[in-house]
Amino acid sequence: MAIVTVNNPPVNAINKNVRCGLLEAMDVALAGKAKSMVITGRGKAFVAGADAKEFDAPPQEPHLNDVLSRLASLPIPTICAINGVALGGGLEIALACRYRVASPSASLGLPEVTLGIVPGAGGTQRLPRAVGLTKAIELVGFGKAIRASEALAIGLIHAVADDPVAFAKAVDLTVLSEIEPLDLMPTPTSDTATVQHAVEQVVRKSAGQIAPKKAVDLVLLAGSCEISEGLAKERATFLELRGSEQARAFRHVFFAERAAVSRGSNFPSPERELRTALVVGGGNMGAAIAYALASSGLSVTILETDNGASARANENADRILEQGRSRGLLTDGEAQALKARISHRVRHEKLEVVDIAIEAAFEDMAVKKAIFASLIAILPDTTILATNTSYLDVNELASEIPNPGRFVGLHFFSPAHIMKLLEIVRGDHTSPETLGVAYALAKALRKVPVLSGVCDGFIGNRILARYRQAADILLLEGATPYQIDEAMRAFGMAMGPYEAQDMSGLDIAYANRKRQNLRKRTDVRYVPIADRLVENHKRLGRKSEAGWYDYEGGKPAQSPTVIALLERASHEARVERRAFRLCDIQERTMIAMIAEAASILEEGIAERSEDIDLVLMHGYGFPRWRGGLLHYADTIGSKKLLARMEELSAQDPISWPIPDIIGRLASSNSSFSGISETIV
Ligand code: 3H9
Repeated sequence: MAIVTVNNPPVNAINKNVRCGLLEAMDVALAGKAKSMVITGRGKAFVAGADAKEFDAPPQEPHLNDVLSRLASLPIPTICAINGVALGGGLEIALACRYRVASPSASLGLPEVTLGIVPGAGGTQRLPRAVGLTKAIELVGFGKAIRASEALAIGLIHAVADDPVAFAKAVDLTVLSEIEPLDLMPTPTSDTATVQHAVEQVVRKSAGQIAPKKAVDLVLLAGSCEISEGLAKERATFLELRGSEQARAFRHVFFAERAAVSRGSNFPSPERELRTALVVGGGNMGAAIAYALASSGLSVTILETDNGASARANENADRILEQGRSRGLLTDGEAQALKARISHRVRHEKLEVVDIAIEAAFEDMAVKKAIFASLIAILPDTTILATNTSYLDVNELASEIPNPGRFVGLHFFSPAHIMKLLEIVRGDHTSPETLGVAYALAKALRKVPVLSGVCDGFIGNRILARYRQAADILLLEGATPYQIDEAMRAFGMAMGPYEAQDMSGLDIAYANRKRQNLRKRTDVRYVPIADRLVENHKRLGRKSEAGWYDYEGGKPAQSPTVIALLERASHEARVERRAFRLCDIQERTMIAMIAEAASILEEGIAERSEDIDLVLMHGYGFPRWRGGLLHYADTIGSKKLLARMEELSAQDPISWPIPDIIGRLASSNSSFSGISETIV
């Protein structure tokens, strides 16, 4: 028996060396007259797939599809001993083997569509032969991995074993030789309606993306043609998508996400793990933060002002727990254990010492300062103090705190237990050690951490404010909120700006505009429509059953009241309303956001353009397949961006100031992602 071990740390990604190694291993096994061959991986992973770093260069021989065609037709039985993740090309290796055994903790999948490509080494043709068309469509179309137990249940693997290599060594050779290779098997027949339903689900949930539909079409081929024909078509589609704009965008995000986590190593790692946390304020945000902390194993206390508020905080936390249970994300036992890690206190009750205190109270400077004043009186001066403010000046909040090095902004996004983004706001005095703790916390919470400097709204909400402002100006000039929402959804945003405001409540943004005194400022064009909705019409969004939309039985409908308001505002501003195409709306709002993002980069509030990409994607529903805001800007090109900004600025200089950085990028024909320190 030949035992082949893939050894390419950290995740055994398949690069040219691995492909050559596999070919050589087959030669050695045959030359040594091995009667069977086992393939496994060294370390925690089996094989995480093709090395995505190679995708930016032309494909190099030997190609994985050829290597695996050879493996699939090897004259001796082959066993894949899947010791950990088997993803993409990793699962394709397994599918080219005759027998598959996996460890209980292994996860298996074909996540290629999440990189904007299709499987390129037999996945779309061999998987349906193992599990049938419907399951294959789901697995390939959504790119989700499954656990070993499920893989066993659907027939993707033959066995689960704690030690897959030991198990493989003991498999009876006569049993093995009775198992037919997938290449010689027909795809099992499937119920047409079920298959059709699976296809429709994939298409519906991947709007805007190219790869999922193509991947599904390839799977369908496995039901209707010879494997050789299917493999050839798969290879051609893989090569076509490999260099596509969407694949580049997905890869950019994949590596940006990992780089964001790795950046934590720029700061000292905490001397000990965080175990206890205090969350001040148990509203929706505070309760969700507490739930997220408890989910990652911390003991959490929610502090509230009085018994009534504390009871509501308890209800908020229970509601989130119940949602987790009803969606099958938590078992009853897990929900109970999680609940036991959350306790409640009211002000003036004795508090235990905690490792970190996170304030999640009302967005008001005086309220927050009072909270920190009371916390410093009762907690040791080494406890990390964090504010979840979305806009307020972190330096001012820290100004009366002794030892302000321990003060940091931790800006969670709502719902805090679900949204992946965590803006870590570094104040003037925040110490590297505190940042190390913030990154460690982000890791424990499985969040994507992005470091931000201090400014109004930090990275995300500052860009959001500019987005809304650009959209409001469009309203004044003739667009409707309904057209703008439609345009932004068509662009790929999870929601349009007005439906999103209705969802979160118009009063929050109203209070924020008041704080910024927008009405009196001369440096921004003031559009009164949103303020009037709140002040004159008490339209606060879904919660008052009227906002930018009317709501009948919860269903949104265009509002004649809002249209009348728009027309009046345009009339007062002496603006003749005109029609906008969806693409004009998309262009304007994107250019406004890009301009704001460029200023944020120029001011050093964000350190890298990909940080801004992550913020927009994970906090605001920017489409992943576009690679984030500034990656998208790079696809437009700096020269074109500058030219368009100049046109807009000529018509309305107040609304369209052009950041210097855009001019510098255009004159050196550079991109945001290739930006160098000297350009910034
Ligand atoms: C494919 O297979 C195409 C084929 O069908 C056809 C070919 C012809 N490539 O995520 P982590 C790096 S497409 C290169 O932090 P975890 C990653 O950048 C591929 N590098 O760890 C990081 O590096 P660094 C389909 C990769 O434990 C380090 O490994 N496969 C790749 O949280 C650790 O990664 C996928 O899409 C890769 N494929 O999660 C799987 N994978 O330390 C993608 C990882 O320098 N990978 N790296 O920052 C994953 O889902 C997760 O990385 C995995 C581990 C679950 C494996």
